[in-house]
Order: sequence, then C-alpha cells, then structure tokens
Amino acid sequence: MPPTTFPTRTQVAIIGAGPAGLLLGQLLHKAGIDAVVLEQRSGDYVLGRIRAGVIEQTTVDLLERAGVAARMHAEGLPHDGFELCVDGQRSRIDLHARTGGKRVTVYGQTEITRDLMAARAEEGLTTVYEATNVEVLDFDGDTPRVRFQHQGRDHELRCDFIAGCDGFHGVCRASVPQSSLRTFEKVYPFGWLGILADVPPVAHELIYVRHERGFALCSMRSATRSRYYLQCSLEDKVEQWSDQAFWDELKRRLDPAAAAALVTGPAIEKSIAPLRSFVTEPMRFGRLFLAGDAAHIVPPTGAKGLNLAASDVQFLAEALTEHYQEKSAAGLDGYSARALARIWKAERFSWWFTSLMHRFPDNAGFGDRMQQAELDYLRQSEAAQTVMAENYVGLPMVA
Ligand code: RFL
Ligand code: PHB
Repeated sequence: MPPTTFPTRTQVAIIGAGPAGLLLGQLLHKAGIDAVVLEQRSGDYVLGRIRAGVIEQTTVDLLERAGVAARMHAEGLPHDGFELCVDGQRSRIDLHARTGGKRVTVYGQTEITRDLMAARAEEGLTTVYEATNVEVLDFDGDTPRVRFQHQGRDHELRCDFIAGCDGFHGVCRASVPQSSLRTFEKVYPFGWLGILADVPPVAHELIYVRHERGFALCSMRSATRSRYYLQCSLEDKVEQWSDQAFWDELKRRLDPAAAAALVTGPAIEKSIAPLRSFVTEPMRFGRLFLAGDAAHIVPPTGAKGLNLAASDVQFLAEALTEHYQEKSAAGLDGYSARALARIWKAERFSWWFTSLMHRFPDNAGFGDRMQQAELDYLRQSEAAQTVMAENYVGLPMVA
C-alpha cells in the first residue's frame, strides 16, 4: 500500500480528537477556516472511552450551530430536574422551575464524538488518527509547526495557529516553558468507580447520593442503558470489583425504594477515575491556544468538564474567525481571560458539590455535620436550590 499523504500546511493545527478538538474543527469549518486534527489514538479507542453524560443548554445550542445536533435532538433525554438522596431520603432540585425554564440534556460524550467524527468524514476533512510522537514547535514565533509520525513515517504540518485540545495528559501544555504557566490544583482523596450496563435506569432523573459509606450517582444513557458511579478508594483496582460487589454496594447507598427498584445486569464497561480540580493560567502562549481538559480539570460531580470544553472552543472559534475575517486580534488577545472567567465559576461549583456529597477520610466530626447542615438547608431553602440549579444548568456565556 502506498504511504498515506497528509497536508503539509493548514491554518489551524488541532491536537486531539476529543470533543474539544472535533468541535473546534467543525466550528472552524463552518467559518471557512481550514484545520487538520491530529489524534494519537485510533478512532475506535476514542469512542471506547465512556465519560460525560449531562449536556448544558449552551452546549446543545453550540452543537446545533455546528450542524451536528440532529441525533442528539432525536435520542437525547431532556431533564428538568435531578434528585439528591441524603442518608436514605430523597428530595428534588427542580431545574426548570428554579431557572425560569432551563433544563439539561442527557446524551453521552461518546455519541457527541461519533456525530462529530461522522460530520468530519462527510465533509472530507482531514483527521490523522494514530499520529504518534506529536511535537508542537515555534509557537512563540510567527510560523508554528507540528511534527508527528504516522505508520513509522515522519510528517510536518506548518500552520498559523496550534489549538491544544489534547486533554490533561497531552503534549501541548507540557511544551510551554514552566515559567510561563501558573497552575492551581486540588487532588481529592478518592475516585469514582463507574459502570455502564444495559439495564433500564433506576429512576427517570439522575440521583446524586450522599451516604455514610460514600457518594453514589445513578445516571443513564437511554431508556435501556444505565451509568452508575460509586465513590471508591484511590487504592482500589477495577479487577477487585465484581459486578455483584458493585450492585450490592450501590444498593446499600440508595434509599430503600430505589434499592428495590434497581435492575442489575452485566457491566459492559467498568473503570476508575481519580478526582481532581486543576487550572492553568494563561491559556495562550504566542500562537498556541489551550482548550478543554488540556487547560483545566473539574471533578465530575458537577458534570461540567465537557461543557467547559465546549465553551472554550466556542470562544476560540469566535476569536479565530475574528482574526481571519476582520483582521482583528482582539478576540485572540481576550481568549484566555474570557474562558477563565467561566472556568473558575465551574471549578467553584464542581468543588462545592464534590465537597458536599463525598465522604472525606478526615471529615468524621465537624466536617460531616457541616455537610448535613448544608444539605438540610438546601432541602428547605428555595434560594439555595436556585443557586444550585443556576450553576447546574450552566452559567451564561458572557461576551
Ligand atoms: P479529551 O476528551 O481528553 O480529549 C483529548 C484527546 O487528545 C488526545 N491526545 C493526543 N493527541 C495527539 N497527541 C498527543 N500527544 C495527545 N495526547 C492526548 C487524546 O487521545 C484524546 O482523544 O479532552 P477534551 O476534548 O478537552 O474533552 C474533555 C472531556 O472529555 C471531559 O472534560 C469530560 O469527559 C468530563 N466529564 C464530564 N463532563 C461533562 O460536561 N458532563 C459530565 O457528565 C461528565 N462526566 C466526565 C464525566 C469525565 C469522567 N472521567 C472519566 C474523567 C464522567 C467521568 C467519569
Ligand atoms: C454521567 O452520566 O456519566 C454523569 C452524569 C452526571 C455527572 C457525572 C457523570 O455529574
């Protein structure tokens, strides 16, 4: 077979084909800007990662503008509220009533990624999967380059800008001189063990569970596919958790009605994710721009990671469009500050919700009572519910 040929020049080189990279590529294409996406993994591997499930309205709107919302509208589940289960007692946060009619959509990250991949393929746009040893070069000057290997051959891509959409462990942030970065980090002393199973969800809405044995979450992907999580120890290994052990532990943390209604079945995916809060400032270095998990991480409790990746790429696509169409640098110069203003508020909400719902090893006394008091207040106060609902559905995109 002859070696695959790739473009040697593009306007924007996008590193990473997760939701941030693929959505940015789609938005740029709509604006007539040429981009090449380089991804270190195979397409199947990217689609095999089970992650986000809850999508804010602003993300839904953006996917619509990107022209990839048809299947989400047909198959996504609109949710007007969610439940909190505190030590066996359930109460509801009415998102719709508390936010003047807003809601969230349950539609898996895997499906969004699949829709974006299909759109790229349909438009004949270049995505290089299994691009290895990616190096981002000369982004502090006017002529950045990306070097990579594909099937053992060396390639080079010249570009105007590099978009670092390569996730927390990517190469882009790591290529910036340490002295140009400031990072903020909080690592939590537990992880989430998640399973996906082809069983009907235990309830119509998500249930966030606070229990003395630890946090749990009941989520779903469809009427026949459920996604459940348990707070677990960082020392735990997936292999130690049989399906039966998972279901038994979940039942212990649920209220009696939910435990009785829970339908169990074989796990089709099982994984452990550590929980972390992390932010890099700034998100721009010369002609390199970071977006999504490459720049920031939130613990999944607030369901914000994918939504932040989407708002970053919205800001970045607008800024690049302004650069190419209006010859103005204002958007690019303001990108980092604009994105960070939204990111820090989502960081705060995700940290707060995580701190409220999880069992902390050193929290047995005072901290435990603080959680109980705050949850009791949340159950009784419409004002407290409004604050929670406003953050959960997603804060507005500020210009
Ligand atoms: P991704 O998805 O990590 O994609 C980065 C891509 O870059 C590739 N890459 C490279 N490519 C080329 N060269 C290199 N050197 C490279 N290094 C890495 C990677 O292979 C990958 O394909 O980052 P992106 O696009 O910024 O998207 C972020 C989201 O994936 C993430 O924030 C969310 O999944 C977080 N998240 C949730 N977010 C929500 O908004 N709502 C949720 O309900 C939600 N639930 C979750 C979550 C994350 C979870 N985990 C596993 C951490 C639930 C969980 C359990
Ligand atoms: C999920 O369905 O994977 C999910 C839902 C809500 C969260 C986190 C993850 O807060």
